Amino acid sequence: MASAKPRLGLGRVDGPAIAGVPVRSAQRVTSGAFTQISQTQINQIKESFTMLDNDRDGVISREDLEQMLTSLGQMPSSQTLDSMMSTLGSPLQFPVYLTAMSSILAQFASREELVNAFSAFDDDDNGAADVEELREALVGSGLKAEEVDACFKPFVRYTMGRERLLYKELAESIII
Ligand SMILES: [Ca+2]
Repeated sequence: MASAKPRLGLGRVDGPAIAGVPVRSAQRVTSGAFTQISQTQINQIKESFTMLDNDRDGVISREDLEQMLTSLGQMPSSQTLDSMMSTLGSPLQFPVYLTAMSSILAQFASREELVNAFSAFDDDDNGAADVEELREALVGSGLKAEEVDACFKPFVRYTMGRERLLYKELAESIII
């Protein structure tokens, strides 16, 4: 079992649930997934974007990311920030962020579900999951890699040369 890859079981009508947590059934993941989430969730996504957009100019920039990481107790190097911004492709605007967050949120009924599903990718149980494996699982369930990265980026840190997602921080920021 140790070599078995964790699976999210997303987008499957009768797919396996992670750790006994039911996954919403019969939901299709599309780029228009925001139509499947509630107005409350959209408002929360807007709030989290505003929180990340430190200088309130409507775009999450390199400086905003730096502020965010610093507030999480990290000291991002210039190189780390460059790398994050280059993965992101460009400064992040709200529509892209909303689409990405919605696509992920549409698959989970609660913060607990999201945290439980993501924790399957957290080998050492320290609140940081492997980004590469999560990205692969989410892309496998129908999301675009760019959407996943846009959603994750503010919550990614680099450990031993690998990207790790602070998924609890992500969940805290977006779901009641
Ligand atoms: Ca900004």
